[in-house]
Amino acid sequence: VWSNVQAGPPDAILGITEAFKADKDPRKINLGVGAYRDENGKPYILPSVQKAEEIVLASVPNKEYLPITGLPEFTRNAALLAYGTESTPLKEGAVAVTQSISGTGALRIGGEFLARHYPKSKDIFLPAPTWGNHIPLFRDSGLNVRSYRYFNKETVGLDFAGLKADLEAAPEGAIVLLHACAHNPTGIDPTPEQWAQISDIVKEKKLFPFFDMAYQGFASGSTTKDAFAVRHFVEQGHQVALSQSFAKNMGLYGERVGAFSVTTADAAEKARVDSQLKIIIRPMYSNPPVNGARIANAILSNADLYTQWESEVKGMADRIISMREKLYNSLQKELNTPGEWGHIKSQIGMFSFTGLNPSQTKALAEKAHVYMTHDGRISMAGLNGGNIEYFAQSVDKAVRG
Ligand code: PLP
Ligand code: TYF
Repeated sequence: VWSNVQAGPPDAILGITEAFKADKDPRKINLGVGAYRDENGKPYILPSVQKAEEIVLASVPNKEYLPITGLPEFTRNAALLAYGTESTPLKEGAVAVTQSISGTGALRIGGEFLARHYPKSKDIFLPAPTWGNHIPLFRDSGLNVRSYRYFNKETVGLDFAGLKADLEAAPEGAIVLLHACAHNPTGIDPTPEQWAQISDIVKEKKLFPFFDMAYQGFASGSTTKDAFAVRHFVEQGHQVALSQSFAKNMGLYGERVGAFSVTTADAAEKARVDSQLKIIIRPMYSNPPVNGARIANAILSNADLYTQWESEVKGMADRIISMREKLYNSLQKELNTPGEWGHIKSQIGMFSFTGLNPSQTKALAEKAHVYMTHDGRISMAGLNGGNIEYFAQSVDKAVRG
C-alpha cells in the first residue's frame, strides 16, 4: 500500500540531534536544538517547578479530562502573565483564551482559527528568516505563507528599512507574524521605538498582528520587559492573536504547556470566538494534557513561587548572557578570529546567529564534532565553562579555513 510513499527529509533542527547522538567523540557539542542546559551541560529542572510539582501531588489530583479549552485557572493566569494585570481587554472579559499543546499547538490553533474566521485575508507574512516550523505549520493551517525582510546580512542586524517597506507593501488586512521577543533564529529584536513604528504601520495598513511568544522572560530575564511588544500593541488599540509557550521559561518542554489567545471587541464576541476555538480543538485532540498546566498554574497562582520562578528565569537568561560575553572575548580579543563578532553580545535570547556559513558549519560538525543548524544558528545555552574554549577554537579554525 505504501510503495508510493517517498522518504521525506529529516527535520532541519531535530535532525541535528540525531547526528549528534550518533557521534562518539567525547568533545562533541550540540548547539542545534534550543533547549536550556545548565553550567554542566545538563537539562535544568527549575526548583520552582519541583516545588510546584510537590504542591500538585500533595493535592492528590484526579485524572479526569480537562474541558476542551483546558484548565481555566491556568489560562486566566497565562493571559495575565502576557497581557499584564492592567490590560483593558482582560479587565473587560474580552480575551478568548485556550490551553494548547505548547507553543506549536497554540500557533496551529491560531492558524486554523484565522484560516476559517479571519475575514480579510489568507496571507500571513513571516519574518525572513523565521523559526523553520512556522512555514509548514501555517501552510498546513490553510494560510498563504509570505515573508517580510527581517535580517540584514551585511550588518548582522535588523533590516528595519526592509521590514517597514515590506509591511507597507503588504495587501491591506494581511496577517503579520511577529516574534514577541528573542527572535528565533537571529536573536535580533526591534527596539521599543522600532516596535512603536511597526505598530503604526500595522495600524495604517490594517494588518492583523499575530504574536509568537515562546521566550517570555528568557530574553531579558524580566517577564514584564519581554512582554513589551504585545502590551504596546494592545495599548495602541490593536486586536491581537497570541501564542504562548511555557517550554523554555519554565523548562516544561515535554509537558507541552501553552496557550492561544485572541483579544476581541467585548465579552459577547469573546464568547462566540471561544465557541469556535472549541470547534477547532475538539476533532484534533479533544482536550489538552492536565499535568503541566497544573504545574504552571501552581507557580503563576502562588506569589512566593512566582517570585522564585522569576529569579530562576533570570538566572537562565543571565547564564546565557555571560556565555555571550565569554564567546565574544575569546573570538574577538583572544583568538583574533577574522571578522567582527559584536553581534554575539548584542543578540538576545536562546540563540546566536553567528554568521557562519553552511560550509563552515559542515566543517565544524565533521572535524570538530560541533553541531549547529546549517544557517549558523547556535543555541547559546549549549555552551558552558567546560566547552566554550574548545568551541571558540573550533570556530576560529573553521573561519580560517
Ligand atoms: N515559536 C518559536 C519561535 C520557537 O522558537 C518555539 C520553540 O522553539 C516554539 C514556537 C514552540 O515550541 P513549543 O511547541 O515547544 O512550545
Ligand atoms: O530549536 C528550535 O528552534 C526548536 C526547538 O517540539 C523545538 O525547534 C524542539 C521540539 C519541539 C518544539 C521546538
